[in-house]
Amino acid sequence: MFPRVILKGTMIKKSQQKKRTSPCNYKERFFVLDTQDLKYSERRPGKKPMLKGCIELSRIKCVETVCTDIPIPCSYKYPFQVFHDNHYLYIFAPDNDCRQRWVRALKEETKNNYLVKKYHPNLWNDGKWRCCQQTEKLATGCHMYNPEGCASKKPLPQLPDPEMELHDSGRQVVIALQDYTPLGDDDLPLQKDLEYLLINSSHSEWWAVQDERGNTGFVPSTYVAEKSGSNFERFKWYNKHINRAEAEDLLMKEGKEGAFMVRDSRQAGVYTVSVFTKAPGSNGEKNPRVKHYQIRQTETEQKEFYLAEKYLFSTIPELIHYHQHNAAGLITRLKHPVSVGGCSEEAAEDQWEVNPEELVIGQELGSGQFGLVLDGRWRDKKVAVKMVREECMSDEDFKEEAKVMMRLHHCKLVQLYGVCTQCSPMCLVFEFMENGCLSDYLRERKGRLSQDTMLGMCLDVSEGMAYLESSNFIHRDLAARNCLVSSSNEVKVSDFGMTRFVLDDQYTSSQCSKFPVKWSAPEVIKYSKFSSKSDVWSFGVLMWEVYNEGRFPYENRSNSEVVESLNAGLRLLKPRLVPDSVHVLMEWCWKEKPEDRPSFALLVHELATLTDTDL
Ligand code: 4IP
Ligand code: ZN
Repeated sequence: MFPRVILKGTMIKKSQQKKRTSPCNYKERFFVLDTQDLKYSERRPGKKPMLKGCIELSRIKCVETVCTDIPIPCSYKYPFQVFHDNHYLYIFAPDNDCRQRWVRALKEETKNNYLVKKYHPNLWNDGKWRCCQQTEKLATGCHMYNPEGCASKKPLPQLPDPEMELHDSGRQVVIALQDYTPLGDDDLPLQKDLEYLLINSSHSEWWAVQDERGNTGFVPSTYVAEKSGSNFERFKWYNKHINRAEAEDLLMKEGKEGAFMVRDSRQAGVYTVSVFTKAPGSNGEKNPRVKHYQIRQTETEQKEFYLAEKYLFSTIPELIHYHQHNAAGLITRLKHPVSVGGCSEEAAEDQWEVNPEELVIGQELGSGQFGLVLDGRWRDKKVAVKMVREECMSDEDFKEEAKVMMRLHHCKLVQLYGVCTQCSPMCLVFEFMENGCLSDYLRERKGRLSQDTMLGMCLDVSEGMAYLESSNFIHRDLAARNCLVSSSNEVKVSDFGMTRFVLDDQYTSSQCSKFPVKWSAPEVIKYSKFSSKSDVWSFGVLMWEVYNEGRFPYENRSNSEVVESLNAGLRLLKPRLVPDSVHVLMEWCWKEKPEDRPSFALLVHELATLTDTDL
């Protein structure tokens, strides 16, 4: 019996790189799907088609669309994947309809195969999976594979009501604050600093947006910021309340060629760029001075911005970005952004040293691993100050690391503001969290915590941890006692990475009394092998703490008894208050093999999409 042809058409394929030396290339091929194989051939005008590859359908283990934030290097922009044997074939369709047709047909033909349970929604790139950061190409997927539906439908918030759309947002534009890799097919990838059209923001966590190519989808609302006329606050170069004289003063003090800032002009709604230069002026003037340029707008419909006539931009940040690299009519290129905070960009990066004169230390709050913790004030902010006893911390190592830690910013992480090495003892200055540590908070509210609250706590922590995971930063001591609660009852992750600087032996070796064995993954206990996946294990224990309202895990058991029962495959018992759907996640975190545990990115997704009926 002859095979029947199901679909055919031209698409682009990426080489499968079956050998280590295989090239990475994208080639146009004519694809034919029939009831037996997926074939592709080269077609050149005037030549006989040449068969290049043939995959037996029975060897296919997964077919799914690919969601990615990585720019696609070929002209067809709608990728999908065919996983067969031990190879990933990536095919790029010219449009979404075409892609969906192929994915649907291929799924239909392979649905009775031996399929994968989980797959990778994103691309293999630069030696790792973009979705879950695993570095093994054949590592188990990180997302449930659904061989039936065309797209793995995730229970996102209700779809925007079409009636509501326009009233809701008009044509509001948002800017991506960071990259976002979609977790499901309804999501849209975000690229930091790009603009998106806001379609619906009626749900507080997921907003529907549209990218410049017209693709729409959901993104986490915390990843974007609304772009109103003067919302440049996040840029180092913008100074809102500064007049001409103050700007001149600051820039002259800075004294660097190309030091600049953007400020509000006296004329409402208009902005001025002020820039310092030593370049000789037209009349031969040589003295260092500040020049001011008003940012103008064209009279055209698009209302584009410009400084020097020829160079038009649709937004002010784009205009500044351009002139940071090109003088293009200005006296000098805009080299060093200066802000009232006091310093130019390079200096700001190094601003981890807290000036002791700016720090006011108050009441004692308690004591931690490294010594006393006090409240205090620093630059008009309430802060927590940790005084580090010398014998407790290897402070030289820490100073290096503090620079890394200060670059971690996330609303679900307790922010390190800086370090005061000139104080004795050395002080670490952190964001202040009114409601103290999570374990005490839970115990104090025993019997009064709602399901929503408990789930929200787990979600908060998973979000903070997903950020650390994506920054390749390992916490090493995640537990309720190391999370703090803000005045608005938000939970934030604290003390990340800090155990590395503890000098107390009792703490650092898994054999010893203070080592957090009850929160540690088996591979950490056995070989001190820390990873984001060992953090995931600890997160499972943290969820257990939450649903037990702050109880200690394995209350009446010693560390060695705990190790023994883990070795025997036993796990913490199911808390009375935990819904099945959350318990499943907990147990998933406690899989023996790290690679079988979910990533934090996936946990966020799972926790965020638990609906009322699951609880
Ligand atoms: C080839 O590169 C082509 O891309 C092949 O694709 C590809 O085979 C080969 O990958 C790759 O080496 P050159 O054309 O530069 O030789 P096609 O057959 O469509 O031309 P796949 O297996 O992806 O079809 P390896 O890994 O098989 O070498
Ligand atoms: Zn993955």
